Amino acid sequence: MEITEKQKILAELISEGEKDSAVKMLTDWAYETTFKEVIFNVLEPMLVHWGKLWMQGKLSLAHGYLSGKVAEEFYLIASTDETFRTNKSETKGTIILGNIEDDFHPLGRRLVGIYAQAAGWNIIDLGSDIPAEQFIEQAIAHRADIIAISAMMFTTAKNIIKVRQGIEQAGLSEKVKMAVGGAVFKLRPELVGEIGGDGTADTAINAPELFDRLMKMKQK
Ligand code: B12
Repeated sequence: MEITEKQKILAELISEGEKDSAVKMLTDWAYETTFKEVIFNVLEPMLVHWGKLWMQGKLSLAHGYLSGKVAEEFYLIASTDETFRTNKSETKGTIILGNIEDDFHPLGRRLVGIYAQAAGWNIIDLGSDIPAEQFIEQAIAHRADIIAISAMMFTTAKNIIKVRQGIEQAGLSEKVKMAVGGAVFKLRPELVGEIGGDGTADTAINAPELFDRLMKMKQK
């Protein structure tokens, strides 16, 4: 991958442990250009690049952790920016979002939330490490249309089966659709069906389209 000048500066700040300066730098760039530009042309390609280096053992866990923290804080700031806020007065529906039990990879989930909200969905983000029972309780409490679950690992993806069982036990199969996503579903697409998912999307940009599709399935 060809590293741009901005990505070089970002990488240096992170390897020096300068978390706050890195977040500030990204935010300044976003105000000079747009949040979308910084997320998709600066930060995400670097996260993928660092992910590959990490898997090859060429990057420390500390670097991986810090880059995650920087991205997380920056996405929180981005989510409050008006480009990601919907102006529509009516929402498309309600989505309960979370990382499944034992999964602590929040970045992808946050991005899915930001994009779905911008597309007009009401998002209730429960956070990381959410047990199946909590997904079901919240879906009932908020009369949700979709439960959207993020899982990065094979071991954690298997915990999603309990959400499918919960949906069935509560008699909600027709009313609540279950979207799943995360690194492990890109590697093993057959897992979507195996754990009872109704559909997936490979990126946050494609997630709103998936939610529209699931909503149509529900209305049939
Ligand atoms: C960063 C990272 C971490 C960071 C997380 C920091 C943070 N604050 O987020 C830290 C260092 C803490 C970490 C820890 C661990 N990690 Co880790 N981690 C990663 C890494 C490099 C990147 C993940 C990421 O944030 N990507 C960037 C985001 C933007 O992309 P994304 O998450 O894929 O999300 C996009 C799509 O998938 C999609 N999406 C995501 N969720 C959803 C949900 C729905 C409904 C939809 C529609 C779409 C969707 O949209 C998103 C945006 O476009 C991946 C490598 C990889 N290939 O993913 C490993 C990886 C996921 N981790 C892995 C492992 C093994 C671990 C640890 C067990 C390591 C350890 N020994 O401690 C722990 C476990 C923690 C836990 N219990 O969850 C493995 C999982 C292997 C597997 N398949 O089972 C991976 C694949 C690396 C590897 N090959 O070894 N990790």
